[in-house]
Amino acid sequence: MLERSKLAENALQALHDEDYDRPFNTQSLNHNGLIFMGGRASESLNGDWNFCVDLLDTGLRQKWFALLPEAPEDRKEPWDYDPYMGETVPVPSNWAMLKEKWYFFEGSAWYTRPLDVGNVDDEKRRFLHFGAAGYDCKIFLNGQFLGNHYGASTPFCVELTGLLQPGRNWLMACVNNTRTRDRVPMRNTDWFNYGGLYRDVSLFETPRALIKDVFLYLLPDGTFSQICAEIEICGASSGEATLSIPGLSVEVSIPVSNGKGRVTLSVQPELWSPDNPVLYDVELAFGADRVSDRVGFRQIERAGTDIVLNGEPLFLRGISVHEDDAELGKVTNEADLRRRFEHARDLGCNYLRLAHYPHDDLAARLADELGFLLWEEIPVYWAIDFANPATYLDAENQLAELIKRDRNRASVIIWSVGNENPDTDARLEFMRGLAETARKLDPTRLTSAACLVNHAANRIEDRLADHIDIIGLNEYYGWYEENFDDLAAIGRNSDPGKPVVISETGADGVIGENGPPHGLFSEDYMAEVYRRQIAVLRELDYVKGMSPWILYDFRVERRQNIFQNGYNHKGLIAADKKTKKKAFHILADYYREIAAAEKNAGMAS
Ligand code: GCB
Repeated sequence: MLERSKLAENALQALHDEDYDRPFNTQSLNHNGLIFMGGRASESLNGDWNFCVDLLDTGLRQKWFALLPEAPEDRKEPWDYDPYMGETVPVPSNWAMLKEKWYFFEGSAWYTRPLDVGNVDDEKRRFLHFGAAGYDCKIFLNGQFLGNHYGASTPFCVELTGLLQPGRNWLMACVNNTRTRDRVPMRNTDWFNYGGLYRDVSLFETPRALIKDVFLYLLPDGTFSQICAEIEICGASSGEATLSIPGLSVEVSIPVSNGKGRVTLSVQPELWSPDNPVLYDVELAFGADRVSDRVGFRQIERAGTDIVLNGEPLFLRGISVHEDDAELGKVTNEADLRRRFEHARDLGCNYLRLAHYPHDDLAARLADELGFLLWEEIPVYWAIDFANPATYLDAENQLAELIKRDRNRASVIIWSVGNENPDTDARLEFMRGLAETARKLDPTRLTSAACLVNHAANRIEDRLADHIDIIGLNEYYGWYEENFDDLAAIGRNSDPGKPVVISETGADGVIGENGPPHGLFSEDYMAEVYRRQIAVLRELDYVKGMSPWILYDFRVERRQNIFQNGYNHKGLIAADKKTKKKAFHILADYYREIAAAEKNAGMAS
């Protein structure tokens, strides 16, 4: 029997149209619509949202978003889902962490909540801000489709101006975390595929003309005495903005024409560094709009095989981190992030690799405040569909969203455009394009990618190396690669001409009785791998940093042996985020030694 459905226009359409999602896959919510959020007042839309998983995409087929609230007894046709009653979930959250039956669910899920706005003021514009939605998110207001965002870890804004009705409105989001060949990442990853609205959602208002973007940086000319501000205004093409940095006695006006303004100021800021993470309060006003930020000024550059901060070469004493928590999944919070930085501090780090996708923006804000350098990355991971132009646009958009979000963070020194990708022509074209985009959007930072060794030639050799500033190198000698002597051979055979950062190395180690007493997966074996790695790497003078894999054990579907149980155990600390493994102390000793040597030599740390 055919279903009746006025909403789906005719009964057949809901059942027979396999292109039902095409009109909604517009990717219209992208970096072009991002609005600078620093200092803006907003209303949090976190909290309980009505929720339903939708394995068959019935919601898009039947147009659940067009169902307007109606008492069950007044309905003229049967609804397969009622967005206005029933189960709720908290936002932010990942559904996998809420119920066992949702643990492995991959597909669409519907979120619904009321939006009560009182009177609608025509002089104001209103926007929604989503911190992240994993992976594909379609937004509806009062039954109307407002746009679609791709990418599981970057923010987006949705304009509601002119669409809200006084009083109660209904907001719906259809979030889909299906893994597909053309997405970024694609089907196969070594981390858990968390879906959902897992970062903050908020509503904010602005005047008609608003500050869309502000980019502040120390001009990288080696004089440390010029600050540049680039601004973008939306809703007015000309006027004057006022920039103030009280700590530098700066109060200047910036003329705006064609919606853009730029000023260079001669000032002598105290330089930001891990040892001295000094931040300046910055305010920008345009008409009735005001934004603010806390910004550090520093210069990062590459000179030969050195990474140079504020004129001083430095070694990146790092560790890689995922966004993963045994209870919360990919959701994080300030306490979790502060604990992460404390652990990094205990380890003697001055640097973290935020793998393999953009982390919560609070991570970089805290790194600014606490004095850590960061590598930030987009999930161009393994075998992306490099020949697909749509995949490229998705990756480039995620990169642009990340850069626009975090380019005022002094802590961020590296934009990474990918991880362990095969050295093919299509990949080279794809990732070269991304590196160029990174440089265009932000000429003040270094680019990198986590590359693979050429195992046939036992050399550091990847065609992408010509197009990035730092060669990230993932190598697992002692774990995936048995023959440890090859690592020393690679060292001898390579002459990269650029700084190399060991972006990953490590081994799984399972603590105590849950692991074997010795051999692979034992804590002792893991510690031995760290000892041997350090012994070889310390001799390579072009290695200018490392971020072993990884600070904490993390959840992943593809690891299912009896020691792993759905976890990658390469953490220096167990998934409880408390118990340190033996290898932690080995790396900490090495980092202490490097820091002491740098201090003696008078280098930056
Ligand atoms: C890698 C990947 C990382 C994995 C790690 C591992 O090379 O870049 O995502 O989790 O190895 O543990 O195998």
